[in-house]
Amino acid sequence: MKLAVWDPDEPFRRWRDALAQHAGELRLAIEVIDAAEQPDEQADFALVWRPPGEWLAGQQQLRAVFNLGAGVDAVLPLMRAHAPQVPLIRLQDAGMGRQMADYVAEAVLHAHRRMLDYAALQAHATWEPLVLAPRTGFSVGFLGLGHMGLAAARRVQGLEFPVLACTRSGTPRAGTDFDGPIYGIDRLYEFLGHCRVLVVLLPLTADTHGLLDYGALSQLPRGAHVVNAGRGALLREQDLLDLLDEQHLASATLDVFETEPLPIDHPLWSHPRVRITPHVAAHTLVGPAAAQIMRKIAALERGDDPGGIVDARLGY
Ligand code: NDP
Ligand code: OXD
Repeated sequence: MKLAVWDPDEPFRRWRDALAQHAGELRLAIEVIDAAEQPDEQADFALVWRPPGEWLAGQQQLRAVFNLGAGVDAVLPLMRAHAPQVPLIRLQDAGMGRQMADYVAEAVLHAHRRMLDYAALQAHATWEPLVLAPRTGFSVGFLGLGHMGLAAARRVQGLEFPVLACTRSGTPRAGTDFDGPIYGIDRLYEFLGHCRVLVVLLPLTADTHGLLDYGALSQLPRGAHVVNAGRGALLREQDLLDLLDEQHLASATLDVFETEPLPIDHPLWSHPRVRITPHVAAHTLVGPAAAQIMRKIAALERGDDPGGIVDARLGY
């Protein structure tokens, strides 16, 4: 059984060693191929992060493609064009949830403790204690409550902030221990009206592209904070900037952007109420990801559901 890896972000040998380590009873059956070195080699399974379309098109015997990340927005159009019958399987947490929870918890505490205001005071050597919003009224809303959203929401709940969520279905997934109201996307504006902090952890799909435009973001209460670690194109960046300049929004913590890397002359870089990280909120951990992929391959071999199969119609 041949597993081809295409990952420009990791040395191939890290994947090869981790897959071998977690192969279990498939250990003797697998051969791991560096797709960049041997592009013509035909594989049974592809493990990819942003592969070239022509390579995918040349793969004729794929049984499944594993996306080496949670978001499939980059690979799904390639799958539709070049391998429409092949199942696409995404990572489900695989060690990313804890990282995302750290990222979001920092942003929520930073907002609640008014750290940007203190940074501005410090710039003028001003010693001035500020009044904090009562924690009980400082509601944190999660737009998207999947693997990433739920991990982050659990952490924020643990910090004793009230939480709420908005999802496509409006119903909790099985096993969801989320202690707050869940709105369906048809009630997005009502949901936004309750968020002192909005945490965006949606996948980028045809339905979510540009969802957070001026009309939507202006539903947030005055002084609200926005955290986007989903995908840049979920949110209209100019509309966000306008609402920050109008002081309707108090801050934005952004990990993802419409264009990455964020262009050097982009106004977000220099906005005093914007904090930027370069798409690092949660990165793929080779060990846990390889372990999960080998478990999923073993499930496919047994004829079981591996979990994480992307619904191409929904886009996630
Ligand atoms: P999941 O598929 O587990 O969860 C997706 C969530 O979004 C679900 O709650 C789903 O609703 C909801 N959703 C999907 N479509 C809509 C819609 N049209 N309207 C409202 N809600 C919708 O994904 P993950 O939690 O694993 O990942 C989410 C995204 O986070 C990824 O797609 C990726 O873009 C991003 N990400 C970013 C990282 C970073 O480093 N910045 C790292 C990892 C992921 P429902 O529950 O009803 O299905
Ligand atoms: C992902 C990401 O989707 O890293 O996994 O953004």
